[in-house]
This record gives sequence, structure tokens and C-alpha cells, in this order.
Amino acid sequence: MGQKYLLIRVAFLMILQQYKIVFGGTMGAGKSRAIKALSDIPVVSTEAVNTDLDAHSKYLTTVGIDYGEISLEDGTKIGLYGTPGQDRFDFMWTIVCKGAIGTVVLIDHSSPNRLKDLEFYLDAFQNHSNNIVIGVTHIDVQNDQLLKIYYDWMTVNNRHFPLFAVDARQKDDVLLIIEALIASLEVQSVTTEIE
Ligand SMILES: Nc1nc2c(ncn2[C@@H]2O[C@H](COP(=O)(O)OP(=O)(O)O)[C@@H](O)[C@H]2O)c(=O)[nH]1
Ligand SMILES: [Mg+2]
Repeated sequence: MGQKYLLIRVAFLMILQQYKIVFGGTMGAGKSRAIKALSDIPVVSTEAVNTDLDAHSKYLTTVGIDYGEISLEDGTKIGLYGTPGQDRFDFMWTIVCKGAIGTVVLIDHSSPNRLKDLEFYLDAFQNHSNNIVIGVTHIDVQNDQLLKIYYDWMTVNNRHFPLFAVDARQKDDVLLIIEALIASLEVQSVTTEIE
């Protein structure tokens, strides 16, 4: 089957979903793990070798997107999308981000490029959404300087996003980020109503 057809199918699926949250960040930052930690359904993952997938899942797997779902207490379902790395299919980011309620940018604290990564992913996703929360992972592996370097960088570069230290393997950590995203959405909608 042609790749063009495949991409159109995937784009359709993503645009149809009512609520979605997008996870971005370098390879190894913890996107797939975070989605697995949160999801109420078996995650469709690029790494997974699935034999019993329906057609929908096959398409998502081929373009390198992780997909999971979380149900909120009020029954609202949110689709969780992990974006593929920057080298492959970056044009997919535009499609995945369409209509998303927010983006989680995960930064691997143990990477020597952590501040460059932060800049790259903030630049990439700010074009699509202003509702961004940053999660700094792998703090347990490399606990130098902690979060100060990110706050300093944001101050110098005039970016002001909520930032948390998270372990992508811990559901409670990742939930905190999702709650922060939703809370800032609520603040934004109240502000809009007042204006
Ligand atoms: N030690 C440690 N490992 C983590 C943390 N977050 C994620 N990982 C691990 O890092 C690896 C890469 O994560 P993965 O979700 O595959 O990254 P992805 O490429 O962004 O999807 C996995 O083995 C995770 O279990 C963390 O905070 N600390
Ligand atoms: Mg992954």
C-alpha cells in the first residue's frame, strides 16, 4: 500500500480524535514509557511487535507514533500521542498537533545536549500550541545541577513554561504533568472568558 494513502489515513484518525495530548522530545527521553505508564489501553508502539493489531494500529505503528488513551474521572477520553524523532517524519508533528489540548516536552537530563534539546523542541512545538509543560527525565541517572539550568535558560530566553522533574516510568509523575497541562488550559479558558 502506498505511503501517501497510509499518511492520509493516519492524519484522519488524529484529526478526528476529540482530545489529545502530544509527547515530544529526543529519542530515549521517555515518551513511549510515559504513554505506557498512563494509558488505560494497550499502547500501540513503534517498538512493539504486534500480531493482533487492527488496521488503525498498523498505520500508527508504521509512521512511528505511540498511541495510548487515558480516561479522566469525568469519563473524558484523551488520546496520548508520542511523536517520532526529529529525523523521521517531522512533518507529522503538524498533523499530530492539530487540535491538541497541549504538548508535553520531555528532556533527558542525562544528555549532554539537554539545553539544545529544550530549545529545539520548544521551538518546534510552540508553533502548534502554547500549552506546553516540560518534563525533565533521567534525573536519577545524572543528578547534577538539577532544574536550575532549565529555569535559568528559560529566564534568559524569555520562555515561561511549567517544568517538573519526572521519571517517565512512574505513573504518578507523568500524571502530574497531564494535570498541569489541563490546569493551565482551564486558566486560559477562564482568562478568555474574562477578556
Ligand atoms: N533511569 C531512568 N530511566 C528512564 C526515565 N524515564 C524513562 N526511562 C527509560 O529510558 C528508556 C527510554 O525511554 P523511551 O520511553 O523508550 O524513550 P522514547 O524514545 O522517548 O520513547 C526506557 O528504558 C525507559 O524506561 C527516568 O526518569 N529514569
Ligand atoms: Mg519511543
